[in-house]
Amino acid sequence: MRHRSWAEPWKIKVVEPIRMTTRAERERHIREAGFNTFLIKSEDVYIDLLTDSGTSAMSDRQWAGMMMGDEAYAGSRNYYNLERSVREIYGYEELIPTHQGRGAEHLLSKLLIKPGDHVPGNMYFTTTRLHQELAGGTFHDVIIDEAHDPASEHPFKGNVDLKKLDALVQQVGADKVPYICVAVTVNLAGGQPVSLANLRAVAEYCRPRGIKVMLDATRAVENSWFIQQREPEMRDRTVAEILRMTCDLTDGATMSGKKDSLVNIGGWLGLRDSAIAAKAQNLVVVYEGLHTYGGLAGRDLEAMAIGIRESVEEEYIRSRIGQVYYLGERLQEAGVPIVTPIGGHAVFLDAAAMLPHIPRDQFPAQALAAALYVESGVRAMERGAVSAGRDPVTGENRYPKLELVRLTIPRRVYTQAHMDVVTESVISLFEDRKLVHGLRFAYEPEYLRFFQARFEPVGAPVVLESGAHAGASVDRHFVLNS
Ligand code: PM9
Repeated sequence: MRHRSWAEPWKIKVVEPIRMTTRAERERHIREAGFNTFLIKSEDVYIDLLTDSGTSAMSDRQWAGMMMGDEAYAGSRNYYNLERSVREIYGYEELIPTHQGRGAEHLLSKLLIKPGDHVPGNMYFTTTRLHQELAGGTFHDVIIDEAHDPASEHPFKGNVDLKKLDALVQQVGADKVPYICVAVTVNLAGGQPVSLANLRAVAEYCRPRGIKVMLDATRAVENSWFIQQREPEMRDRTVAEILRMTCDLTDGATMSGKKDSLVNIGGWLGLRDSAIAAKAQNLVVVYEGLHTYGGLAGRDLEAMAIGIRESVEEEYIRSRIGQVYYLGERLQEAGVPIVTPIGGHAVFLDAAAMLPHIPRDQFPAQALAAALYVESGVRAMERGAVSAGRDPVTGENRYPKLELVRLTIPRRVYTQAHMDVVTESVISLFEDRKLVHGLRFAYEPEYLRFFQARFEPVGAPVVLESGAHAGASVDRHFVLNS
C-alpha cells in the first residue's frame, strides 16, 4: 500500500507570535542565565522544548469550560465534573485535587511513608524522590538494566525488575516498604513505557505482601498508546480501555495534569481506600486548599475535567506521539545519538555520547543544552547529573548512567515545520560538538538544583565558534570566554 501522510486532528484558531533573536543576544542571555536554560526569559526563546509540563495548547472546548468556572470556595460544580472524569477515565473513586503533581506526591509521601521506610520505583523522578526523602524514606531504583542503556531497543524499558524488587523486600522486610511507585511512562529513562504484563506482575508480587502499588499517572495515556502498539494482545483495545486496565492494577495514583491532561496547571491524588482518602482530604487543606479545589480555581478544574476526556481520543494521541517520532527519526537519520526507542513526550539527546571530551563532573548535558540555545534559540533541558542532585547521606554528586538533553514536545503547540527547524539546529550543533566545553557550579541551591543553579565555564571558549543554524542572518563566529 502507498504510504499516506497523517496530520494533526485539529486546526489552529489562535496564534502566539514567537521571535527569533540574534546569536549575540542569545550569547548574552545564556550568560545572564548562568548557563541554565530554566533561567532564560521565555520571550528570548524561539522554540521552547524545555518541558511538556503546563505548556499544552487548550482546545476551544476547554476554553469554553473555563468560562463555566464556579469559583465558590466550597463544593464548586467543576470539582464534581473533575471527579466524574477521573472516576470514568482513570477509575479512582476518591479524588483529592492538588495544584500540580508534586502537591499530590507531597500528600502521598506524608501519608504513607514513615521515617526509615524504603520506597522502590522504576527510576527516580526529581520531585517524587525528594518528597519521599523529605518524609524520611529512602528511594530504591528497581527498573530493568536496559533502562540505563541509551542504545537498548527494549520495547518496555520502563519495566520493573521483579528480581531487584524482591531483593529489596527480602533485605529490608515488606513492612518497611509502604508502596512501590510505578511511573508510566518513565520520564528520566527517555519517556519509556511499562508493559501491562509487567505492571500485573508487580501487583501480583506486592498485593500478598501488603505493599501498595501507586501509579505515577502523569503520562499514563501515552504509556497506554505504547501498550496498544507493542503488546500484541492489546492491539485491538482502545487507549482508554488500556488506561483503565492499567489503573485497575493499582491502589492509587499521583497525577500532574499539566502533561497528559492538556492543561496549564493542575494535578490530583486518586485513591481507592476511603480511610486513606479521608486522611488525604484532611491533609490537603493544610498544604493546598479545601478538598474540593486543592489550590486550583474552578475554571482550572473544569479545563482538566475536559482535558482528561480529550487526552484519550485515539487520533489525538496518535498524532501527539507521531510528532515526537517525526523529530526523533529525523535526528536518527542524521546520526545524532538519541535514546532509543524514541519516547512518548520527548526526544532525548545522548550528551555523554555526543560530548565524550567533557568529563561528567563538568556536566556535558548542561553544556549541550546551553550550546543548543546559543546555536538556535531552541530551549531544551538537562536530564543528567545536575538533575540527579547529591546523595542526601554522603553529599556527593550522583552520576546516573544517562546524561541526556531532553527536547520535550509541548502538546498541540508546534508544527512539523518547527520540528524541521529543531532538527536542523541539533544537526548543526552535532557537527560543531567539539567546540562545546564544560561547566562548573557558580551557585547550587539545596533542593532540585537543576531549576535554579547557576554555572560558569570551565576554561574557554564555552560554546560555539561557528556553524550554520536556524537564525542564518546572525554572526556565525563568536566565542564565549570564561
Ligand atoms: N515533570 C517535566 O518537565 C516538570 C517539572 S521537572 C522539570 O518533566 C513525573 C513523571 C513528572 C513530573 C513533572 C512530576 C511532577 C511528577 N512525575 O511538575 O509538580 O514528569 O506537576 O509534576 C516535569 P508537577
